[in-house]
Amino acid sequence: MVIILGIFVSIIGLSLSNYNFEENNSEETNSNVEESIKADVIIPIKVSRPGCDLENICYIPSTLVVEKGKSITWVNDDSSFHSVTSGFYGEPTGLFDSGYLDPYQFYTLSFDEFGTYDYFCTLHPWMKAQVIVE
Ligand SMILES: [Cu+2]
Repeated sequence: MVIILGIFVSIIGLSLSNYNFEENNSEETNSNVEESIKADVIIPIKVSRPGCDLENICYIPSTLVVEKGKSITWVNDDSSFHSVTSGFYGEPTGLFDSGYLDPYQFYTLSFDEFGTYDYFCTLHPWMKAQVIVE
């Protein structure tokens, strides 16, 4: 009886250590993913309602200056859909359009020509910002 109990305990011990091992692994994978993605512009939380435009924080930063040829990554940190679309609301220029970005989704674009690129969100007219390529 004692022997059977001993085997039983070691089986539980084994499955516990297996479980911990898997959990550690998945945490490691998550942190690797976070490290590999560098956000240049963040779409912060709660910008799906008006108000962020008053402080110009619908995209952060609302003006980003980059060198020619550099790529920029936007991250949707909000729980709503948003887009990164060139031009102004109702007047898209057709240069770029991320489409609807899901929560925590990324959009990366490289700018190979000098200029000021205004962009907006097709879902929320008050959301606008710009990229300046020098
Ligand atoms: Cu939006």
